[in-house]
Amino acid sequence: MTSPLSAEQIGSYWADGFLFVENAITDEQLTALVGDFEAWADESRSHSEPYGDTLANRPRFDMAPEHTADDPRLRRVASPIEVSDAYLNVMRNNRALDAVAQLIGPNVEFNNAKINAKQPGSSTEVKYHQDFMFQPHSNEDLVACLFFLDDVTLENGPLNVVPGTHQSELFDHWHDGVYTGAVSPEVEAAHVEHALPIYGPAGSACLMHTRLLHGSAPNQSDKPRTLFIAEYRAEDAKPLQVNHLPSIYEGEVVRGERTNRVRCSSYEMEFPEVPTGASFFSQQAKADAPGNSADRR
Ligand SMILES: O=C(O)CCC(=O)C(=O)O
Repeated sequence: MTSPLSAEQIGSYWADGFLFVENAITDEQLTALVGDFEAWADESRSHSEPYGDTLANRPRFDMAPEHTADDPRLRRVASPIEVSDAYLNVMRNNRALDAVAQLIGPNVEFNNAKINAKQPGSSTEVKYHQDFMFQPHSNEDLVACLFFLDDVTLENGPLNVVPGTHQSELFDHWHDGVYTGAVSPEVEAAHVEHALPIYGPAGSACLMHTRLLHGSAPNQSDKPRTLFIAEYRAEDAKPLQVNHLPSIYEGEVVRGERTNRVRCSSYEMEFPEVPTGASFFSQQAKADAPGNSADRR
């Protein structure tokens, strides 16, 4: 294990709630991840509906509405580490994970993983939300690592983060009795002008605090934008709700050791709804339709 972060970077993470890290994975790892994703995208040509199976009995592979055999639009792979040695290897071994161990370690567990892809011209967007509102734990030491499998630019749908919001309140993700998986339009409007796009070369990663307010824009370019997202937690952060992306690897200690301790912080929130659908993106779109719930995870 290495210690890639300087004291200044550690301070910056805790002040802003995120940190951009270049060369988070090796070139070999990147090539392997991209190769497997391209094979899945190709395989998706022969499917018109979400397919595959996961521990949650929900489809593993999900496509955007405009998907066709000629123009495949695979946009989500749930728990790719269960069906790919390349993804499993990166989940367990990468520079960003060493950084996570510096931030919330030494003892770190794997929480969950997914791929979010936006093909060129995709209208897919992610509404502003805080990850913790989907996955309450006994404390808030959870970090999402978003690995760039493509160069991320201002045009191809970058992640947008609102610095410092990990230290503000937990915003409600329920609205009029509907769990939308997003903050209210008023909260979004109050923060969006402070949002920063996170972009950089393939192989980079953004480390993000579980309370940080973030969203992401449509892909308006002719280049894809694919992210492998692995979430880790301090070993003494115990889940209080069913994992929305359950995996046979959940709870694996990936740095340090098991202590069998629980640490509690103090906060209040309304419990999230456990998702039932395959689709993350189309179900968040339901947030716009009164009376519908949005399984955006
Ligand atoms: O795919 C993206 O750009 C955003 C992902 C995200 O917001 C999340 O996984 O919580």
